[in-house]
Amino acid sequence: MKRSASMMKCDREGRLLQRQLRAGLRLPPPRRCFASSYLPPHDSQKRSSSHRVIFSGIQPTGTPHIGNYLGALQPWKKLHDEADANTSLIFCIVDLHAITTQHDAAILRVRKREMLAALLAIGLDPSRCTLFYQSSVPAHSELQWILSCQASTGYLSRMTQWKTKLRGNSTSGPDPSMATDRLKHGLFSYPILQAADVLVHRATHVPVGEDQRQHLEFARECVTNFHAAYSGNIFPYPETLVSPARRIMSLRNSVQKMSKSAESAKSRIELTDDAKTVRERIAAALTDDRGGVTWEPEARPGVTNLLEILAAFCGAPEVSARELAEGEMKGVSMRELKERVAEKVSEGLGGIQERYREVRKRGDGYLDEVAEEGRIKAARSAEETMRLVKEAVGLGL
Ligand code: AQP
Repeated sequence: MKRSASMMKCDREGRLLQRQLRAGLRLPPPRRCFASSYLPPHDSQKRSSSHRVIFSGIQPTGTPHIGNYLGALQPWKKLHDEADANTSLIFCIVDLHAITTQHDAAILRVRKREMLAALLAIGLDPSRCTLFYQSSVPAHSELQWILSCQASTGYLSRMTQWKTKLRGNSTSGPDPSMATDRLKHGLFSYPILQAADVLVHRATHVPVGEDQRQHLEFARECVTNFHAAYSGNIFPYPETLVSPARRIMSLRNSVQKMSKSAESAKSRIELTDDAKTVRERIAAALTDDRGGVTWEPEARPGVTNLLEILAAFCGAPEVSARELAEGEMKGVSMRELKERVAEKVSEGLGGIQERYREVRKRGDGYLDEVAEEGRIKAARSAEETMRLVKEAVGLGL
C-alpha cells in the first residue's frame, strides 16, 4: 500500500514519542498531521491544540497475566501517574472484541467485572481516567459501520492476524474457500471496530503492544479514507505508543506469547496468583537441558523469557535482561534463576493482589457504579465526534 507523506510523518512522530515514553512520558502536544494539505483547522474541532487523548483497550477474555501487565497495564498506569492535567485518559474493556471468538455469556459477564477490578487494582483511579465497557457506548459500533463503508477489504485481508487465522484453518479441506467459510466476519472486520474505538474519542495517542502496530496503521488509513470522502477535519491521526517491555512468552512454549485464553493455565502467571502458584508455575517453566544462565536469545528462548520477566520485575534501578544474564545472574543454576524470578514476581504482584481483594470485597455493586460513571464520561466524549461525523456523512439533519 502506498504510504502518504503525512502518514510517514506520523510514524516519525510515533517513534519520537516512543523514545519519550521510555524516558518518562513527557508527551508533546499532538501534531495534527492530516492526510493532505486540503484541510484547514476546523472550527468545530473544539479541543485546544494541546489537548491529548490517550485511549487503549483490553479484552475481558480472562484474568490479566504478567504479559498483559508488562505490555499494557503497567504503561497505562505510568501514563495515568505522569500525564499532565491536559491529557484525557480513556481505558476500555473491549467486550465486543471478546465475542469474536466462541464464548460463554455467563463467563463473559464474570470476566468483565474481573477485568474492571484488575484495572482498579493496578491503581487506575476512576476520577482521573475513564474506565468503561465498550458495549455500553453504542457509538463505538455505530462509527465502526460508518468507517466500514470506506474500508478496503483488500487491506483487511492482508492484515497479519487475519492471514495467521486463515493459515490456521487451511487444513480444513481441499477447497481453500472452506477456510474462510469457518472464519467469522467479526474476526475479519474487527480492525475497523478497533479503529472506531480509537477514533470515536478522537484519541491522539494509543499505547499498545508491538503486535497491534499494524492495526493502528489501519486506523490511520481509516482517517485518510474518511477525510478523503467527506468534508470536515474531524479526526487526528492517532499515534502509536509501543510499550518498551518485550513480549512475554508462554511458560510452556517459548515461541508463543503468554495468553489469557491459552488452554494450559500453567503457561501463564495471572495477576491474582498467590506466591505458591507463582513458584510452581515458574519452577515448571520449560527452558532447556543446559545448566547455567547465559544470554543466547535465539538458542535459549525459555531462559531468555525468564530473564526478561526478572528484569521487568526488578524495578529501580532499571536493568536489562541481558545485563542480568551477563552480570548478577551469570552462570547461576536454572533452579536459582527460577527461584529468583518467582520471588521478584510475587513481590511485584503483592500490592496489586491486596488491592484486588479490597475491590472485590466492595462487591459487584461498586464495580457496576464505577462502570456506569465511566460509561457516562465515555458517551459524552463520543457524542461530539458522532455529531461531527453524522453531519459530514449526511446522516445528521
Ligand atoms: N504476552 C504478552 N506480552 C506483552 N504484552 C502482551 N499483551 C497481550 N499479551 C502480551 C498486550 O496486552 C494488551 C491487551 O491485550 P488484549 O487482551 O486486548 O488481547 P491479546 O493481545 O490477544 O491478549 P491475550 O492475553 O493473548 O488475550 P487472548 O488470549 O484473549 O487473545 C495488548 O496491548 C497486548 O499487546
